[in-house]
Amino acid sequence: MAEHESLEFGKADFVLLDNVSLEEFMANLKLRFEKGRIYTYIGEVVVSVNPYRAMNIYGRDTIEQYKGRELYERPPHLFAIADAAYKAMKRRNKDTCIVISGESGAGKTEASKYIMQYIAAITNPGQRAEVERVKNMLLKSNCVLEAFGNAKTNRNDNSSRFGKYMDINFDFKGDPIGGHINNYLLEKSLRCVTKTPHCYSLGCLQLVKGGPDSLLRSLHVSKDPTAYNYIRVGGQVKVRLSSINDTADFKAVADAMKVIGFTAEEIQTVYKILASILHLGNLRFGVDGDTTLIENPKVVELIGGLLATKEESVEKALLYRTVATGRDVIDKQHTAQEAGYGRDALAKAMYERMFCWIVGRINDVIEVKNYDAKVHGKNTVIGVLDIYGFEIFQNNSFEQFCINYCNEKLQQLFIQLVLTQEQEEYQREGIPWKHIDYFNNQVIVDLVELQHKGIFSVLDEACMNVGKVTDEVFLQGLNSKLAKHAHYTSRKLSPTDKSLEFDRDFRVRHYAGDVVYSVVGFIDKNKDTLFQDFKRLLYNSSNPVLKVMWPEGKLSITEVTKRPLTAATLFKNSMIALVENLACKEPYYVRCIKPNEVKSPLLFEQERCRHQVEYLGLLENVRVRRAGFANRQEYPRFLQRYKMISEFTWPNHDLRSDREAVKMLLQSCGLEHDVAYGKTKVFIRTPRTLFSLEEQRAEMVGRIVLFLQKVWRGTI
Ligand code: AD9
Ligand code: MG
Repeated sequence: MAEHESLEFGKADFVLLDNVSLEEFMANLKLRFEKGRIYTYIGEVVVSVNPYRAMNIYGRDTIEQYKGRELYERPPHLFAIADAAYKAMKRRNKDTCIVISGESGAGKTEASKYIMQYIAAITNPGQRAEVERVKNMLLKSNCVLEAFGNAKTNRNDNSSRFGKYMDINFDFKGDPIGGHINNYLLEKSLRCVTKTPHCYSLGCLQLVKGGPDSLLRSLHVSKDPTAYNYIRVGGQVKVRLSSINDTADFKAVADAMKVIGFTAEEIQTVYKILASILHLGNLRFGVDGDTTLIENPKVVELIGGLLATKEESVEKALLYRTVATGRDVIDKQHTAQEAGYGRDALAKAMYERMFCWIVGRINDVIEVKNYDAKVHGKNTVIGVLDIYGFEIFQNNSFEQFCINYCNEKLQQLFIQLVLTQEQEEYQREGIPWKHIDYFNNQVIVDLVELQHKGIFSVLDEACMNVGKVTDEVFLQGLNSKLAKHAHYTSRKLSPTDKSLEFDRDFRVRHYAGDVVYSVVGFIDKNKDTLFQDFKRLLYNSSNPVLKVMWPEGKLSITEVTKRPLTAATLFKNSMIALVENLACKEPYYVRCIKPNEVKSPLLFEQERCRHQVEYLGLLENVRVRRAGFANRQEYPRFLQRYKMISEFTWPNHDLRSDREAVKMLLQSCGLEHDVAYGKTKVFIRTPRTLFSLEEQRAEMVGRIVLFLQKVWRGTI
């Protein structure tokens, strides 16, 4: 307990600051970071600063120190939050969730892995084989998902390009019995068909650089990454960090897939798909008179072989499109440009389908089986959310827009749960309270998702236009509907604004900062169409693993009439469902901060950090917490823990109610000035009071143990 407050390490909980000002907050955050104390609390929220170096604080001994302890007993740590979420679930039979937020590179994915490792380490004391199996699968799934769903960006070398929400199910004993992964919008367009230099596909590159020779030979893939357009950017392959060993990584992923239960055929198919994508990227189209043709037909032959389809079928699907005109069905030839577009769309879609299929296969394996709630009691859940962080690139498109909207939704949830609910609880419990103001980002969430008026609706409307469907039409729609919105502007609306460089730019004032988006590509990405010919091609593959990824390929041209939901609508719906799901669980928060842009363990860039502290609303969080109460406990629980401190309550009290008993207890130890009595809970204002109670308890427990030992030995 020595470290709760010290000159050397600062305050372990921001609630303990002498003055809640931005300066003091920042000074404490910086001091702790520099002293290697990367975690600090705000009540039950963990603020984490990415250390950018290996820390010796995640080992078995540290796990033991946190196991089963109360949050305030040990220095702040992710393990304490994981333990709190686990205990709450076990003790109160409640579903809980851990929401990890922060911008790209702030340390969310690492945090989610440590949390899972902790949960795996503290459960299954009985070493039941089935539970061990489940735990192993859950841990191994991370490795596979990262290999296919992460990529290097200029903000993070291992950036999650998909959102992940993982439920871990527990049985009545508190042991993991299964899980489920929800994945959200994989940023596929930047992943494998990148023209922008900030991103490349880990999955494809790992194969080229780490795959064994015999495998590469069978896939006709060269070991030279510069041979492939999709992983070559501007003539060069982006060099990976030297610490990453491709061969070892490749093997680790292959092993993890085996452990999870992917069959040899399935794993081979994954490699074949990756290889086909690489080959597709090298296809060139040309024209001869009126005919569009493929300039390097040898590549088509390779692709046909890998996808177990006829070479002619691949060629036809790439060069022609089947269209139904009235009752006739005709083959319409693509221009070379259209064919190029179709090729890239096919590569992206194959990657995305494969990724979703992988998630589906993992889910098949980890889903809870043979659990009868009638026999075993309710199975409860801890959800862990690790999603792509708020990001701003040089060029921001539809994907960044979705990612940043997702972060708005999560901030809204934080406001709802931490800032609003906290204040509501005081009201409910009848505790006097002065309201604290904070910026409510609901207005930005509405700007994006509101029916008819929001940016997504305008986008969908533009996509539905018959005839002229262009990104410009979309921008015109935005400008006419949102001209007066305080968080929206565009080049047309603010022609003198220097940040809006191009006519196709619009800007959203997000809670975390201004982002300029280019409308170029919004329409295409939102429609997300893939020619039906490709779907049929892959459905007709004689490789059964590939075939199941393309079920809608069985529809004939005349059957395909229904307009599919747009990418924006699907994403919006998935976000709304996610937030609803999280809102009905007891939430725990990890707020990650990125200390600098250069991945340095030494640099604490004041301005950057201050900006994050501001937009994450951390200061308001401290204020609400401080004006309020650091801790609250229901009366019976409070007594159960501290009743030995006072003669009025030990071993049992004879007062009218537990509330009265708690009052007597706190009076008798002189802590009354720092608490308030609600209807069902006692509220403790400062952590100091809690520490004092804990110390007194520890002393009494020590004495009682000594006393019992003496009784036992017969010396009393
Ligand atoms: V993104 O939104 O997916 O682009 P994250 O997930 O927030 O982002 P990530 O967890 O991937 O960031 O962390 C980025 C890098 O910081 C990691 O690859 C590590 O090199 C480094 N990092 C993060 N957390 C820790 C830590 N607790 N200890 C050591 C860390 N290094
Ligand atoms: Mg991540």
